[in-house]
Amino acid sequence: MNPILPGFNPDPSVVLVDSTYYLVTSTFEYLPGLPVYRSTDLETWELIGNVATRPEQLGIEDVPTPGGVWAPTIRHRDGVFYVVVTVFLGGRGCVVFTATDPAGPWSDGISIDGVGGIDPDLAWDDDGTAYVTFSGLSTSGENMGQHLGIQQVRVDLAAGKALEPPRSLWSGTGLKFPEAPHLYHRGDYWYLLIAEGGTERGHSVSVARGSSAEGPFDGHPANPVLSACGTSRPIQNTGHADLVDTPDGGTALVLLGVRPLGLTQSFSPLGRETFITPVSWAEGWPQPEPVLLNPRDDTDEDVFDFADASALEEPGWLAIRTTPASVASVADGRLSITGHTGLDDPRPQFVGRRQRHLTATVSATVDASGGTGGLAARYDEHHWFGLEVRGTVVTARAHVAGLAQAWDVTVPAGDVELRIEMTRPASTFDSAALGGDRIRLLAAGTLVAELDGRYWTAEGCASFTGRVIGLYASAGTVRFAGFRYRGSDA
Ligand code: 6LW
Repeated sequence: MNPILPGFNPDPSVVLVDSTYYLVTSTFEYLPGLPVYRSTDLETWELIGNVATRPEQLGIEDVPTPGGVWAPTIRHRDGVFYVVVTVFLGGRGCVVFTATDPAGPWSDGISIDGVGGIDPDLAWDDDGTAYVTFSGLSTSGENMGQHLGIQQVRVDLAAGKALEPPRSLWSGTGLKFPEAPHLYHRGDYWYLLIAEGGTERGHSVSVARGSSAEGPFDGHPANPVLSACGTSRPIQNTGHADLVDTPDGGTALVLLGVRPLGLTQSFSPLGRETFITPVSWAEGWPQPEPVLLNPRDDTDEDVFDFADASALEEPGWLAIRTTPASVASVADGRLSITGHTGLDDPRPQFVGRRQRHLTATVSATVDASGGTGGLAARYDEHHWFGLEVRGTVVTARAHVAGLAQAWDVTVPAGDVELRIEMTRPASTFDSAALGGDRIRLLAAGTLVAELDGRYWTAEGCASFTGRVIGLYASAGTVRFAGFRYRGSDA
């Protein structure tokens, strides 16, 4: 199956412990952060919890978009799971969390001083020396944002300290943005796997090897060993990979990719998702295969009627720069949100879930007698659309990079049914749809607006997230009697 983790799930990292796989992905400004998925066959995955369930673990209240939780690595040693991650553009910097049960609870985390960059990896050599290998980045001064290549420090994990200044390991083949390093000891070699080319269409996987964890590393003669760049493959942007053994004794990469819709210009509504591809070995080098599309053909459904007061504890709910529990509460069969700011605000009162299918319908039953709010889909505070109820008026709203449009309809008083339908265009040559998906916004069964979805895609937004769809209030208290997601890639 591919994608293995559909929807907003970039930068996957995976570890195999006692025949079970655990995989984590990036979450940027969302909480809980760092979802942990479990599988025994690399095909069927279950979300078992999140590493960061307490805001203090990350400190992302004030991170600007697209900062926050970037690119984790999950590893295991002596009965302990480790997740190392950089909280970027503010927050806690490079942090290491530990847990004995990957479903949680995870530790408060220790910041590691002296790791200047992003995408930290954690590895130990045979003597137990711990290494953090990362993508060096200038974070201040006039060279801010400049990539410095793959760097490494020996670290004291308990003290949260680098034991040396960063050493340069490798710069890749010369493509832009050498990043996402992972280091492995396999057989006679230490392998350094990286991403290059940027996380868009140029994204690629390159590999180097050496005889020690500290290098020197020699690149594969035919790097990059994987890229969809310039191809017509249905999965693009493939890169940011982590290597893992498969249940049948083989090897695979989990990696990020997108599913663009369109022709020469194409747009990916769901953002960066997690895929898998087999790896063969030749002369001691890993050779990944191109990533094939093979989506599940069943219909996937989430139905929340909020009869259960613990409905929001389900680990797939997300809130922005704060936790779902501090935005919403569930009682008497209704989820309530009290709002004081709109979705243009970096800290809106919103709880939502990942859109996981290119064809999906999301609906909510809204009681706005005590406030203003509704159902919306967002990439970030600059890119969102939705339906907002105020009294007997429902307003469809579409916001793109500071541009805003609104359409009003009047509905009968009482609970209102809001629905967002997203579908892929019937044909690539559909002239109204050269890229992206089709979006329809409905209130009480009436079509209020139709949108060209390309403006809410990985390519259309400056953020690194994906579509998250959910419930919000912008004034007063709004109550929701149900939230339903139904999606299919058949
Ligand atoms: C991540 C970098 C990347 O840190 O995008 O795909 C950045 N690669 O490795 C944010 O996800």
